[in-house]
Amino acid sequence: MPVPSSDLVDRVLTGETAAIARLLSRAERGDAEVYPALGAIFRHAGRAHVVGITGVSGSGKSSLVTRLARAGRDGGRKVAVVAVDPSSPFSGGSILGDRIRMNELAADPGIFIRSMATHGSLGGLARSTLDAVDILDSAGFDLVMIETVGVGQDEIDIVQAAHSVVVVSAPGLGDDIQAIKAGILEIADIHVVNKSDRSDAHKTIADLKAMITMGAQAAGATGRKVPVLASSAISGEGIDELVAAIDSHLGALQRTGELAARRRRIAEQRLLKSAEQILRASFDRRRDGRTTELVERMMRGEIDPHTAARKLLKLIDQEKQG
Ligand SMILES: Nc1nc2c(ncn2[C@@H]2O[C@H](COP(=O)(O)OP(=O)(O)O)[C@@H](O)[C@H]2O)c(=O)[nH]1
Ligand SMILES: [Mg+2]
Repeated sequence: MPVPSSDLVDRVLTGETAAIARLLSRAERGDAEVYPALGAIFRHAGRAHVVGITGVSGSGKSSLVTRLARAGRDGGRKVAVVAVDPSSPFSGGSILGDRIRMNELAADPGIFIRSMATHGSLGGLARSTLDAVDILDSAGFDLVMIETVGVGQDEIDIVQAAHSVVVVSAPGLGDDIQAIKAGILEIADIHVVNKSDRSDAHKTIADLKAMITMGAQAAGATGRKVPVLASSAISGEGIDELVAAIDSHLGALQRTGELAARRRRIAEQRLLKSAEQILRASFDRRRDGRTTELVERMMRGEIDPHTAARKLLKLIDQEKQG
């Protein structure tokens, strides 16, 4: 008999690595058995600073996260990383050099690195990633970074559940500011142009600043000015400034009361996502045999898709009550 997930909770709360790893795997699978444990975990979470790091593949997110993790450790913090990126070194998809650098970090018990599988149902990834953040938060990690490759609504939803969002751009990945293409320019609290050691980095910085100015004008230029930083994960240049900008963003959230507003927005998002998942699962289980007659009626032009869908949901709901 495997240990029930509820028995892992106290061990997770004391920061026991093996228990954390185990509960993370179960949260990722999402079996019904794990939910009471996740409920207990949720009540202990809410202390960590959750930072989303996003940007296109190859911009240097994993390399930056490695640097940030080290800087956090040097500052006496416990740091956890949840990587949602198929090409991430954390999930083993990268060149050897990166993996060796990550392994150095992994020997430190004050650092925990976890990669999330990117398969699974729509919305399921967001659910399991945010449950993973709760687990690491409740286990006493001060800083929890979520690395996502900024493509697809699921990953944007994930990174928007962070308190501070860093969007990474880099030169040499095409002519455009990649963040624009990926639709993630607007979600940045901090912009960083990585690979500043490259001679073409200044052009990326200038382009990005121009795009932000144009965007701000279009939006009426309200709100906080989003900083644009330069960094090199290779040389370490600009890392201290990035750490300072991330800390200062949290400070500003706390001072202005916006942190509470963000937490509320995140809670609402998670509520809706969970409701969606429950509905979808129930729908998948119960719709069998209920569609045939409705489809026939649609074919005969007796009923439109919208009305038919409402009828189907009603049937499923009635069956559940009965
Ligand atoms: N020149 C240069 N290369 C970098 C820098 N940061 C990362 N790289 C390289 O860019 C490639 C992609 O880095 P990675 O961190 O895996 O990017 P990710 O896909 O965004 O996570 C790797 O070959 C890195 O060694 C940097 O600051 N300067
Ligand atoms: Mg990566």
